[in-house]
Amino acid sequence: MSTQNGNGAQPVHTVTDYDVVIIGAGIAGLYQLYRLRKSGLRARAFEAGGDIGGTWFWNRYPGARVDSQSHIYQYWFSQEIHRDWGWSERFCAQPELERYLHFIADRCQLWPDIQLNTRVCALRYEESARRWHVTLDDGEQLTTRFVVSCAGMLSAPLTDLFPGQGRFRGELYHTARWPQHAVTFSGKRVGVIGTGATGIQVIQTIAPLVEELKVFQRTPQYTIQMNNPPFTDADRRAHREQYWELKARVHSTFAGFDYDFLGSYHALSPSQRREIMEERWRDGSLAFWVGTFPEVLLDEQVNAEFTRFVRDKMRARIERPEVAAKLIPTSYGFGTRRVPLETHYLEAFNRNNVELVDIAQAPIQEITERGLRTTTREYDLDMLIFATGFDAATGALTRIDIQGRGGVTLKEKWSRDIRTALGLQIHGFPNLFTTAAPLAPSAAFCNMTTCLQQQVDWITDTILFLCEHHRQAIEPTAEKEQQWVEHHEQIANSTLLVKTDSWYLGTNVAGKQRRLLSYVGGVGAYRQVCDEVKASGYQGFVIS
Ligand code: NA7
Repeated sequence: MSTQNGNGAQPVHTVTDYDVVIIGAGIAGLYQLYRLRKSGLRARAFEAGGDIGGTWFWNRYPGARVDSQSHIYQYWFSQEIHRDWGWSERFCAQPELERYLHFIADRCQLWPDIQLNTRVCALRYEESARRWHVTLDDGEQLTTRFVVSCAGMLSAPLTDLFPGQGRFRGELYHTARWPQHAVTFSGKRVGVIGTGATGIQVIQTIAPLVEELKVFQRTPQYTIQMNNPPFTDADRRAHREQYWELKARVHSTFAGFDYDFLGSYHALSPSQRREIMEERWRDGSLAFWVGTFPEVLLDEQVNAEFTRFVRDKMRARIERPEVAAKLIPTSYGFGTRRVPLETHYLEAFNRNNVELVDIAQAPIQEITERGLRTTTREYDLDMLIFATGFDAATGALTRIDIQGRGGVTLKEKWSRDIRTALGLQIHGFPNLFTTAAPLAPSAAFCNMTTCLQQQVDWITDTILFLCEHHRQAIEPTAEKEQQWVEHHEQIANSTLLVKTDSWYLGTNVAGKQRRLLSYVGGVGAYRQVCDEVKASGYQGFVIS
């Protein structure tokens, strides 16, 4: 493993003018650097974290684990590299993902072009020179022709939420800023705020370790019980043998997995449907959600049947009916929010040291010196864990001061209307490319590695196209952007997703526009649109 991690020496860089500046060295950033370097371009990735990994560096909280199958959540750019890595279990935990990303950085010798502990603070486009001016948090200034944001979809955590946070005398952590030092739980009274996919992983992991656990839940979640067997050598051999097949397949399914919808619900008899539901449920993956029938996300009646099914499965595992009444959602349909996978999450509430506190009924008023006060009582705590989520898709970019043509900032633009062209570029911001930005599947509704690699490939091909044709800049027209927004809205509004408040729609952030952040026309269909734009010589984009 390379010594150039957060504690190691940083490679000295004297260059201040680049072909491409990459923001972030997570899954997208590493692959983007690999592709650009292989193409002979002068690229450098700036990473705010003390190590590479992005999501898998920051979210090192207890129980952090991927909800995509490990062997699908990976890179596909080299069969040789693929052959030399094997996953230990079906849904691997954060440390293994971190090791995998180090393995990639080592194998591809990416370290010399990654600068850790460095946040990109500002970007300003100089129209006459067709260059971006980049300001880093140490005050250093750079110039570059292209900027690719690989800053992440869920990387701007919501941390300052309650009055009095600074007063708390105990330990306070946000899951996405989890410290690298060991945190102990034994003998402690711990409060967890938030029951999204993250809170669920934390709760099920620490429930047996702590003295007392108070779970502050605002919205209950439908969950699927994870089936996470260890992989055997035979499994790993099979993954290697299936390399080409899997690599092609993930790009053509609805959500970038190896599984896909099985066909129309209406074409089957009730017993056939039930059989599929049971079979997919037993699979213990997100296939029950995005690998059964599309109607689950489109048709109220079908959704109601799935909702009943999941409620029954959940209820069977919760001992106390009054707890079940709070833990099982009633106000929205299954799958209209991100569905977390879990192991023993529901059973955690059967324990005597775990209490579910309904903060929809009695909201949190403030954090106190001793703990937390809701409208009805104060809870004494030694540790408070915020699993309160993120300003998704937009936050990573609006927290950077980005000034495009004419000094317009991205923050201003998106405060009026969150819009992009294919989630890849933004009108008014030439030569700025985005991964995991709004209105692409990579803004949530996708196995992230699939969608990020596809976007990085498109961006790289586009940059190379410009270079080969001796052109300086590319930017979508206002009309192209509008066309994409309309297409996105049309699809979004045909689904049930827009009926339920969640971070998918930005409703977890006060004042954020209510718009489905992710494109849900399907990963395969999206890829086709991107490929068509490329094949057309970038119709709808101004190349100068
Ligand atoms: P999520 O899914 O946004 O969950 C955040 C949780 O925190 C959720 O239960 C929120 O309740 C709760 N929350 C947020 N703000 C507050 C306030 N002010 N008061 C009370 N409760 C609050 O984030 P995660 O990190 O769990 O997961 C994000 C994604 O990462 C996940 O979907 C996967 O794709 C991976 P709410 O539901 O808003 O009522």
